[in-house]
Amino acid sequence: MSLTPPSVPFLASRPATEGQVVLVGAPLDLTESFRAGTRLAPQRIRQASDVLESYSPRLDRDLVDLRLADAGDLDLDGLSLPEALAAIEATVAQIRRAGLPVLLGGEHTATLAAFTALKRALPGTMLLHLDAHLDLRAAYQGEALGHATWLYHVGRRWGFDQIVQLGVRSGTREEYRLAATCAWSSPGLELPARVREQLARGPVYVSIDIDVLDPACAPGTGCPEPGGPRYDELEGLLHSLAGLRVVGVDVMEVLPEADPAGITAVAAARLVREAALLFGHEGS
Ligand SMILES: [Mn+2]
Repeated sequence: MSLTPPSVPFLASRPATEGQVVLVGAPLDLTESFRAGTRLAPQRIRQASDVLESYSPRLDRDLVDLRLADAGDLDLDGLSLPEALAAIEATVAQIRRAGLPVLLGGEHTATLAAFTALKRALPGTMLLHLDAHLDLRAAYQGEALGHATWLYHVGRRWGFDQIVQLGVRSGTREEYRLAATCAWSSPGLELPARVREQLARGPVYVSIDIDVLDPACAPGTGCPEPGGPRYDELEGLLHSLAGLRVVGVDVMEVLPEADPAGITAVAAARLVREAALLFGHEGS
């Protein structure tokens, strides 16, 4: 693993690569179409976490009672996209043995690598994808692999029936045809009982594109899409997943330069806090 230790570690964490929860920044920023800059997000999310308390009143749990590690950011500078994805996959494969990996993006393409690491180790793992966009294009702007196509590759590699999508409200007609073959795909955040039972049967990887939120709550992202849940609704969804075996989490696509008030980074940091407190565990 080639990692740069965090200059400012996440709230109540210690710089380390082992813990019940291990944060790692994936400052991947190679294929953004509308505007780039997500590579700066991991450090901005760490800085923003300082605004928050380590205690979650909703959970009555505190990060200081958790072994929370911040591994810093992966060194992806100068790497091609395949090289960067390989580095992310290898790092997540290693980190998951210690505890819950929590990836801080960076562009969403990194999730393909992180999910692949979990899927290889725990083949039953399903993907719960929270995003305004379907990300199911076969190609985008001439490129097969990128932030708008990564989920297509997940589906082709592992099966579209391994994917549950919530909050989605944008895609092409062709993407919506593919979405109909997913285990579930909905603009809302409700999980039907049948889908929840399916998620409860095996490990789950939870991927959050911050643009799933209403842009009023999270303007700082590359492709804001009108509509979508408020922050407390999204956090409620996260809390409703308590009891599932969540083996990986990521929070992607924060774009600091489009986040002048910093509220998008704070929302991301709070999602990280809640996810850590909900799903932190010893390695598997
Ligand atoms: Mn998106």
